[in-house]
Amino acid sequence: MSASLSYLERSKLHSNPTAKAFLELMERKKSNLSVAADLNKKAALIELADKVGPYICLLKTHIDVVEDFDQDLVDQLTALAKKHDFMIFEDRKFADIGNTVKLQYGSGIYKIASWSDITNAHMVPGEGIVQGLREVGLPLNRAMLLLAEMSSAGTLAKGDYTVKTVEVARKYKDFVVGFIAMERYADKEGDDFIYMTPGVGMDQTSDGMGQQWKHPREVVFDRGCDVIIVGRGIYGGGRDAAKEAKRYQEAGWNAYVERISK
Ligand code: BMP
Repeated sequence: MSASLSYLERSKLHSNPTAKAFLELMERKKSNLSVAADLNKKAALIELADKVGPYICLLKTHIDVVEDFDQDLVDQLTALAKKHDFMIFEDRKFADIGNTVKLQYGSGIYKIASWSDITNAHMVPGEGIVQGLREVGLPLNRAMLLLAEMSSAGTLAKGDYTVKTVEVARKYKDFVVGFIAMERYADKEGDDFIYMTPGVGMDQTSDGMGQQWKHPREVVFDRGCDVIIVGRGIYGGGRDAAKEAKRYQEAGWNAYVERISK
């Protein structure tokens, strides 16, 4: 069972270079924390990435919320990723037909495929969406996640939709390396998916707009997920982002150590 193996042991089970490098990085840095940097000014985003950089394995961006986006932002973020040893995940949530997502991923203003190690997609359109993204991402050694579930109240991504999403992921394992999910699913022979979970917070349980926050231990130990994604719990309400990132890194890592030692 993947959940009881270390990230390092699991890195050997992947053929996708980004998944392999990511699992090695997590182990090296003792971090399963991803910060969701939902800020709409370039300077603030760079400042946050630099502050939390020492504690994270992955910076999650919503690049289209940045009002003063330019190529220099991408250059600075990729430089920070090198400096602090983290990867970048553009949380684009593609949701169109294969041909359209190919264009959205590779071109336009953002050219996501040129800088984002990992991106993600909804399965609503069917598996053509994976084929389109894979055509652009695989030659660049990128990886993607499928949204199998969501953290928000009333989500329609559940039951049979989730089951079918996992089936598609198994078919394209060279590129689909994991899920956005709320719990770990039963492994089949040869499976090793990376489970990333948003909706994580230690101080509040809801934002009044459908978001539902769970404690890192519940996510990593009880539910068997691999990466905690934390946004406002780290930078919201005037919090000291570096201090909070350290706190979440420790909580996430301790829950992982407890899980693999069980
Ligand atoms: P916060 O911790 O501030 O609630 O941020 C959560 C982040 O994770 C947001 O960037 C959101 O877009 C993303 N997210 C989520 O909250 N739930 C999901 O199911 C999938 C997401 O990508």
